[in-house]
Amino acid sequence: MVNKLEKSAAAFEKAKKIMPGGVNSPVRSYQNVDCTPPFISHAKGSKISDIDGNEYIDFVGSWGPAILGHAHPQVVEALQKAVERGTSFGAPTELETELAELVQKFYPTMQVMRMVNSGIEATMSALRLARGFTGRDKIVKFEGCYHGHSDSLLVGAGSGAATFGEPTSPGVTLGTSQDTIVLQYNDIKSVEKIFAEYGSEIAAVIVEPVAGNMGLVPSKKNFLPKLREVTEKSNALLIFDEVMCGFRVAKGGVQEKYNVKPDITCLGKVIGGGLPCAAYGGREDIMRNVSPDGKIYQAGTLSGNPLAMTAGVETLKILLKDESYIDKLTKKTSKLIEGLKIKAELANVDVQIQQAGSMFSIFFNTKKVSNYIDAKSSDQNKFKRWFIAMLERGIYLPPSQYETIFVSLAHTDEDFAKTLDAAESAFFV
Ligand code: KE4
Repeated sequence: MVNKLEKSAAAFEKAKKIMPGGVNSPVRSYQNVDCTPPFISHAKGSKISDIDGNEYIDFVGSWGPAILGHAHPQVVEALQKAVERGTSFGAPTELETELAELVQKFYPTMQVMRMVNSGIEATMSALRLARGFTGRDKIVKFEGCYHGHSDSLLVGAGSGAATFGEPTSPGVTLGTSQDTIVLQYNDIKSVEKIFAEYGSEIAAVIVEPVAGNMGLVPSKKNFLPKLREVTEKSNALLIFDEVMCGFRVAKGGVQEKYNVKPDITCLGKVIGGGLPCAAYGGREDIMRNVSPDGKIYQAGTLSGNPLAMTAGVETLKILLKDESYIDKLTKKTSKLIEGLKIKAELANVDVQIQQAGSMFSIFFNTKKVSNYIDAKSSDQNKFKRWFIAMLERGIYLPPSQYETIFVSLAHTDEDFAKTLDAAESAFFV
C-alpha cells in the first residue's frame, strides 16, 4: 500500500488558498472521489510519483498526451536543445510547418490547419469557422460529449422535450445556449428529426467520434456515417473532435476506422507530446476563410510555439515510424481488460468495460453504456470505492466514472500484472 498522502494534503491546503479548489482544472481536485489528490513530483515512462515518495502505475497519462509514456528520452533531448534556442518568438518558424505536415500524414482530411494551444481553442475556433462559413447560427452537440469550456459548448440537454440547450454553467447566457441543440449520443433518429426541422439553420454537428468524456462510449456502427449523410444533405458541416481519441484508435483517427470524412477535425493532447498544443483543420475551401486568408478571426500569442512544436514533432515522428503501434496498444489494452473482467467476476461485481484502441472505461453497471443517460445509471459509489482502493494499491486512474483510462507504449506486462493484483482485492472493497 502507498504511504499516507501527508505532504500532498498539506500542499493541497496551501494551493486551495490561492487557486479555486487548489487546482488549475477541476477534475484534478478529486472532488468526484472525495479524497486528497497526490501532488506529483515527477513521471517517467508508465510511472508517476508524488511528493510523499509514492510511485504509481499511471493510466491517466495527462488525460491522453502521454501515449509514449512520460519523459520519452527522444522528446526530452529535443526539448533540451530547443529551449536553448529560445522559448517563444511570436513569429513563424519551420517547426510549425513540420508539425502540420506530420499531422497531415495521419489526418489527410486536414488539408489546411491552424495550430492553437488547447483543445477548447481548437473546438471553439472550429465552431466560429463553421458558423462563418455557413452563415448559420445553430450547432448540434451530444450530451456527455465534452469539447472544452467555451460558452457554446457548456450547454446541456434542454429539460423535457425542449429542443434547445440550457447553460450547464453560470455565466453562459441563455441566448448563447439557445443556439446549441443537445441530443443523445448514438441516437441518429433524433438527429434526423432535428435536421428535418432546423436543417437550414444548423451550421455544424460537433461530435467525439469515440466519446471519452462520459466514460468510454464507442459510436454505434451507423452513427457517424449517418451524421455525415444528414449534414451533407443540409449543407451543414461535420466536426470531429478527436482531441482525446486522436492517434489512439487508428493511425488515421476514428475517421479512418469508420471511413467517414469530417469537414473539420480538432486535435490536441498527443500532437503536442504533452506540451500545450492543439489544432483544427479540414477542407481547404473552408480553412481558407480563417484570418488572415479570410475574414474569420482567430489568433494566439503562443500558438505554434517552438517548444510545443518540438515535442509534437518528436512524438509524431516516433508514432509514424512504428507501423504497428496502434495494433500493439490495442492488443495490450484488450489483454488488460480481459484480466480485469476476470477479477471483477471473481468478486461477483457487475462491470461493463468498454474499449476503443488504447482507451477504455469501467462502468459499474449491469448493461452496456451507449449514451450519457446509461453512463449516469452506473454505480458511482462502487466506482469511488474501487478508485480509492486502486490508488491505495499504487494504481493511478482517472478520478471520475466519466473519464477514460489510457494505455501507453511504456506500459509493461509487469505493470499489468501489478494492476490485476490490485484490482483483485480492490473489487472486493
Ligand atoms: P483542453 O482545452 O482541456 O486542452 O481540451 C478540451 C477537450 C476537447 N475535446 C475533448 C474530446 C476533450 O476530451 C477535451 C479535454 N479532455 C479532458 C479530459 N476528459 C481534459 C482534462 C481536464 O479538463 O483537466
